[in-house]
Amino acid sequence: MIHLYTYTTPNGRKPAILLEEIGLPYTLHRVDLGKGEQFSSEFVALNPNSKIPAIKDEDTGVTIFESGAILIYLAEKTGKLLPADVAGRAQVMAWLMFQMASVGPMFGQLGHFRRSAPEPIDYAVNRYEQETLRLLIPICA
Ligand SMILES: N[C@@H](CCC(=O)N[C@@H](CS)C(=O)NCC(=O)O)C(=O)O
Repeated sequence: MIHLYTYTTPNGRKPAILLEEIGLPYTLHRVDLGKGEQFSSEFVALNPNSKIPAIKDEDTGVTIFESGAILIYLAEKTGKLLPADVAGRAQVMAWLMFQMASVGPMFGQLGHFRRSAPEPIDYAVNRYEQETLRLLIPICA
C-alpha cells in the first residue's frame, strides 16, 4: 500500500493524478500547509525539506519526496507511463524535467508576486509574467 502525504496544491496533486491514472491503491494523508503541518517532526522524517508531496511505500519500505521523483518511482514500480526504450524514456524525462525545473517554479513565482507579495514589485511581476508566457509556447505548440 502506498501512503501519500499531500495537500491541495499543484505539486501536491501530481502524485494523486498519477496514482488515479495507473489505478494503484493508496491511502491519503492530509498535510495542512495552512497549519504548518509540513514542519512537524512526523512529516520532516518523510521529507527533510518540509514540503509536500511525499510518499511511503509499505511494500518496499521506501520513502520518497520531490514530486518528480515520486512520479518516476510509481511509473517504474508499475511499468506504466514511462517507456522502457531509451529514446521514449528520454522524451518523458525531458518533459518531466521541463515541468519540474521551469513550469512549476516560474508559474509559482508569478503567482506569489501577483497575489502574495506584501508589496507590489513591478520588476518581479513583469519578469515572471514574461517567463511564464515564454514557457507556454512549447506547451501549446
Ligand atoms: N520541488 C518540490 C516542490 C514542493 C513544493 O513546493 N511544495 C509546496 C506546495 S506546492 C509546499 O509544500 N509548500 C509549503 C512550504 O513552503 O512551507 C516538488 O516538486 O515536490
